[in-house]
Amino acid sequence: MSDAYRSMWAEMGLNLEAHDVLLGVLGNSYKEIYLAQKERPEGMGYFDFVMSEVHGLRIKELLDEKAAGRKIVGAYCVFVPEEIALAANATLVGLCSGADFAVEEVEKLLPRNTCALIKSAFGFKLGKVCPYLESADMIVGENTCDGKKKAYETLGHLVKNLYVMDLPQVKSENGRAVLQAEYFRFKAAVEALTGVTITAESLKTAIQTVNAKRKAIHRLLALRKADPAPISGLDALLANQVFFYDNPARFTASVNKICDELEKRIAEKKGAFPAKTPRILISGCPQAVPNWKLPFIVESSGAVIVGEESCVGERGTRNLTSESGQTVEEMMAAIVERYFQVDCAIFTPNAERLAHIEEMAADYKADGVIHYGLQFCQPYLMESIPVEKALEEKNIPCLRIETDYSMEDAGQLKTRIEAFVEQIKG
Ligand code: BJ8
Repeated sequence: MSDAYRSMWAEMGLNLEAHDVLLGVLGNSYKEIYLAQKERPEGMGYFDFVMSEVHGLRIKELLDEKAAGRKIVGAYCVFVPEEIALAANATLVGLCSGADFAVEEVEKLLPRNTCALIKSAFGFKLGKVCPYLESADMIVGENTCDGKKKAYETLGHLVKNLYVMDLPQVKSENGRAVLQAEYFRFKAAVEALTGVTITAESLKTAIQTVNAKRKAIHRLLALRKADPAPISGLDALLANQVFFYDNPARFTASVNKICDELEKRIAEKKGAFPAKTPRILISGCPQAVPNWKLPFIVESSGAVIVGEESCVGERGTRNLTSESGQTVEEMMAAIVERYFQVDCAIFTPNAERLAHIEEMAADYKADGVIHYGLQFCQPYLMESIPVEKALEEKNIPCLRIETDYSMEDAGQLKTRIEAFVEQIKG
């Protein structure tokens, strides 16, 4: 990375030594996990570039946007509507939380038995290694699982600009009213931050921009139904991860370009893996960048991942926001409608999620499902048991994994996954 970037990071208050360590680890694992793959689509070169500049060029772009008067909003959850941020002249970036950092410091503030995702969010702040977090003018937390909502009470002492959004836990009329009220409150907060009032025109453009990103991802996901799978699960996951922080228009164009290439691959029966490779659907907790542990193990154990039932995946991008509204109120109602369908395990009951897992397993012709639960994540671990039972009743093999971000259990996971792959081959 150039010296210009080093001074940029220093000015943002990053701990340069710790940041070098993080970039070193990230660069090495990207090389070993991503660049070592065979038969990658050429279009993935774009994502290789994005990853090589993840703390460089993209941060410079965000700082340039700030200098030109835009605000940056950082979010930890797919319930934070990007449409509202964009319409008020703000840029929304996902705050990744996909790697352990400064664990000892984190465990002075949070119980050891907190999920890795929450600990990671704290580690990036305490270790002063995340330029996205440091560039954000507003950081949005949300009352989802107990771990997150209690952790935000503490995070509020570490960051000065935390905004906490309340969320419903039941898909009832009352629940919808809570979400609607919270989205109007968020709209007012973002407008106050940017000094820009959302208009019907700006909201319509924002809805179209975010829908275009989702449509590009839908196109990519649909192409994964082919056998041989034209793209690895690792590469598709990376596209889903970059969805959260790249420039929206550039991201859409790049994913569509990859899709053009994948269509040609499918016509030529060319795949990232040979035809008839066992096909796996991953379901469960989000895999935030740079959490590539599970797909790496699966795809180096003789299987290919063909779908992610996850917030970094289809749960996060599934529905479009209706573009038919003419007034701000109509469009806000469409946004509420769209997000109210997200079937996160914090909802009770949450039957839609099981239906979606079964539907995805059929659509992607998955031979088996791996349920990915982060240790200490009660919502997803609790749901994994009925999910496994329901899938087995339909003769869909299911393997429940409970893990964290460390590599300590990698050998044990590999053994279990290889055995599962053998089982589904049979
Ligand atoms: S909409 S999945 S992004 S809350 S893994 S922190 S649930 S203990 S991340 Fe999520 Fe929004 Fe739901 Fe999606 Fe808690 Fe579980 Fe940790 Fe989790």
